[in-house]
Amino acid sequence: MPLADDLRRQFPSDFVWGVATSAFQIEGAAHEDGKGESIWDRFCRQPGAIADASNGDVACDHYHRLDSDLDLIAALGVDAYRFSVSWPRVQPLGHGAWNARGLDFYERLVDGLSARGVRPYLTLNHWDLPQALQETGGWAHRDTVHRFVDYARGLQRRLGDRVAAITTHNEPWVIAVLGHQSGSFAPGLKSRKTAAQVAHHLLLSHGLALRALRADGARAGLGIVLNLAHTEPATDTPADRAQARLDDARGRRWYTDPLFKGHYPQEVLDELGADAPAVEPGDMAVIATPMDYLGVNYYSRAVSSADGSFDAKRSGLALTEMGWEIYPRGLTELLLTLHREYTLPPVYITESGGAFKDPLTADGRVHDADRTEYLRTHIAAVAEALRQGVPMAGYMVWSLMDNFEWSSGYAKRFGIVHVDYATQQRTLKDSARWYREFLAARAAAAA
Ligand code: IFM
Repeated sequence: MPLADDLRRQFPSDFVWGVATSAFQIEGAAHEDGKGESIWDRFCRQPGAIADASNGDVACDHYHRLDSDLDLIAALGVDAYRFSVSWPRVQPLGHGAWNARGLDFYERLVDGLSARGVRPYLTLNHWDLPQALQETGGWAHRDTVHRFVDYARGLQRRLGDRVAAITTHNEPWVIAVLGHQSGSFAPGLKSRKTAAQVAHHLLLSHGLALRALRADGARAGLGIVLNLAHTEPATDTPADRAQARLDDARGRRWYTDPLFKGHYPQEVLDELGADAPAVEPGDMAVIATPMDYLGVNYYSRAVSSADGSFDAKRSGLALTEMGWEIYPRGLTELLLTLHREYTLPPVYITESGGAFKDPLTADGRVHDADRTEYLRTHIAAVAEALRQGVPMAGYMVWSLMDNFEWSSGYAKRFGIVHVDYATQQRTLKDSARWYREFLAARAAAAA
């Protein structure tokens, strides 16, 4: 493994280094200053939905700690901060009236970042759909596509000249499959047919939003963020290899083929049969509207076995607290696969990180050597992809700080900054110190 200095030198000086969060996971203030209810506010109240029965009412209280959190971000020395806007905070019903106090908050966030020399990377939809839109059918209803485009245009009018990037959706697979097929995420529905339609509407709204934002004179880069795994067969048998190809088509190509080639993978359409989404003429061309960048969230590989017998716990690879295998080589492989299959725009790793057991120790520090190693090896995996010609543009750590990890509640900690939820005190973990040093030396080399 190269030393930090060697690693750093493998990236061009304009490579963007950042940290990432999302609104629902950190903001809190769930019922303040005119914010509307989101599907996650509602979902958290379903008994058994969240492992520790928690919710996002307070979370990291970021809404009330904006200035000190911005100082924290700036102190890390990052180039960029990726955050999301809570749609119901700025437009409580998902259509019609805007909430001035909500918009003011994001304006202070964006201006506060710029004042500190950090570029804002804004995500429009990191899952917290206004509950009012769910009542009229949510993402399964084609009308929501148009509500999203209006929301995107409104946000761009207010902030578009001051952000580096606008991402339409974060991880449409999660919204579609976990939200509408397995039901483990909001809104908690369980229908394969609905999930397929939701995925189509998310992609369609992405393409329509790109076209509308450009027609309105977009200045920020426009793109989408996908959660992608590198899929491998458990064994070399033809059955496992066929399973891996199908799983890859379901989880990855269902999104990347329409975005870059304008069609869904035929094998998945065949498998869906009558559950395939309703696609109107012209939809696929809209979805394939060229993007300024692609965001990739990578956490682990996926292993396919035809009989479903693969068990990550017995794979021999170290696991994070989420039970996900630590497999940096998969990140290089994934990026090379994407590069081989498509003509890619600049690619950002928009999330990379791990949940580890990392308590505060008596010395007031968090010695999370495993997370530092995770980051170092994944950054090295990006360097290797870059070396092999993938147009890599940036890398963002998930996450800036410990936060609400959806149905896992607060027990799983992904932050490079520790949050004491009783006091809301933030403490830099050793991984944050490592990242800060890594970035500081890079800045020194460029000077
Ligand atoms: O916390 C999430 C994030 O909201 C989306 N990507 C995966 C992370 C870890 O599970």
